[in-house]
Amino acid sequence: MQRVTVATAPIDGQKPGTSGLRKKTRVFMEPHYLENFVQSIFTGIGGAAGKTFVVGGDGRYFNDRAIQVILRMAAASGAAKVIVGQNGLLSTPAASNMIRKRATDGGIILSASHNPGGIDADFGIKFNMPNGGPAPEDVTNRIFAATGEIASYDILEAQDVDLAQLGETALGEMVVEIVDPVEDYAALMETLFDFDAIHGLFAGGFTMCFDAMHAVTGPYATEILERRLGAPAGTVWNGVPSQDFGKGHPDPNPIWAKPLVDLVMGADAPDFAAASDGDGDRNMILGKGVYVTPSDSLAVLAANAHLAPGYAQGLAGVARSMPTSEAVDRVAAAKGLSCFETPTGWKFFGNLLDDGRITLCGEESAGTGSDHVREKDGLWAVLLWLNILAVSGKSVAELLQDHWAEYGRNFYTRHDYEAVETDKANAVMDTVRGKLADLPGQSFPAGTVSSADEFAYDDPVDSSRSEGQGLRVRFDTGARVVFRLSGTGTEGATIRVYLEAYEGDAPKVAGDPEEALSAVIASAETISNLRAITGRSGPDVTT
Ligand code: VG1
Ligand code: CO
Repeated sequence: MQRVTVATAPIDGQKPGTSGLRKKTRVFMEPHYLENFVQSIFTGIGGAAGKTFVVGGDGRYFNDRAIQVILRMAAASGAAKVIVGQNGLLSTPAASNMIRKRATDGGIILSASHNPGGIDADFGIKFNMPNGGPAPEDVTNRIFAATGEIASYDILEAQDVDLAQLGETALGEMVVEIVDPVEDYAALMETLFDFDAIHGLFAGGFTMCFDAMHAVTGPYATEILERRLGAPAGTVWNGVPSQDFGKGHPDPNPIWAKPLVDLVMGADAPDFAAASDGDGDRNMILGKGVYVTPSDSLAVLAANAHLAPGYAQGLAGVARSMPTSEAVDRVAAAKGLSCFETPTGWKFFGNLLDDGRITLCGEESAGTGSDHVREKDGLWAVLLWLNILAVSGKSVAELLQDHWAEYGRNFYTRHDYEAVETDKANAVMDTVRGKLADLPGQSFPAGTVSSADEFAYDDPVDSSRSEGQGLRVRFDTGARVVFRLSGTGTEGATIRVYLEAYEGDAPKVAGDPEEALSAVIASAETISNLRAITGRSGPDVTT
């Protein structure tokens, strides 16, 4: 097999965002595009020679082709071994687990997460560190710098590796090991949760629907829920991964998983329902007649995690991304746990987890996780909920009501304005930024502004500083508005407006979120002038 060095030139815009590099699939398929980025990953991490990597993805269109290229490039760069999920599949949390369990030098995950898949949709690639977590900013900055200087890449001339055949093969001097993507992950889940108790729940007639959304979690959910936990066949919906996610949008929220939400709100509602996203790291939690916001889910899990064996000894601390509601902060305060506020993106939790400062963490964007891996983990969240339901004997609605009665309720919603012209999106941000200094003391329907700033994060573990992480306005009523531009989109800019109001008065916690937040929504518009600047009359997506 011949190693060839291919001349290339830098390609603009290969800058990793919130979670790796995401572009249109056709962009990734352009000559040298993928190769330039993969070579830049190797450069950014100090070379691939002698190293072992994990490679896998969510199975979307181009996943298998990209893996063949990565394998040939890793071999040409002198990697010792690459461990690949069978048929190129590995959920993001399973990849994180594999990287850690096999003590590798990191991994390359192919996914655009909840974005649609297909030749006319999205693709993505990211590097995870030996701790199993997404590369931190200093590493992604080095990778990006390498994309601007690249002049050539190395690749082996070789036939495709058979990704379906379990076991080891050679590719040049490199070993390729094809592994079952589910086995190690399922074994990890068995160490964390009381499988007997959950089995007993299903045996007692408890009903559940899990929508895998034609994405990567299907095989994991089928093995764990239906085979190991005894849930009836058919509990898992859309469980076979497809390259275009059944032409759907594999984003587990009330918009894209509407059939599931309709089901739980209807007469034939199961006791519990859940969904996960394209790469299996997000989750949506539903009960009979109830949707649990991700921020509330994090808080309920933090309050009850001790009911699961893996967390019986209590939590070291908790963390949430800045725009996530402060519901979990109230649990932390009541339990005397430290609580950290990080920028958006799982990479910022890594140091806190590695340093043993936190056990649970989460984001408002349907991401929840713990120190068992270094990614958010959709199925893990579902299993922790099931464990809590089984041990507490309560329904989802009861758990939520009891939680609000104890801690009060952080009403929460996020408004997304998608594919906005970049200059208009920047104008909205500049408008708010320009007002920050003068806002404190001013009164709005949501209350009087008590503080307003642009969030910057100083990592308490390595002292690195991350600036420009969102504009936040806090009111004396406990309400909050946050403005951020998305770092995962592939078209124009997406403005995210995060809206929150606290209600501590027990009779009012069951109120309607839209009503509870109307004053905050109005205040956000007055402060940002968003609708006038963008010409939009309302958000494209409300979650
Ligand atoms: C979004 C979410 C963020 C999440 C990120 C990756 O980022 O808001 O909370 O960590 O997606 O999730 P942004 O920059 O578009 O707001 V996943 O499941 O897409 O890897
Ligand atoms: Co995801």
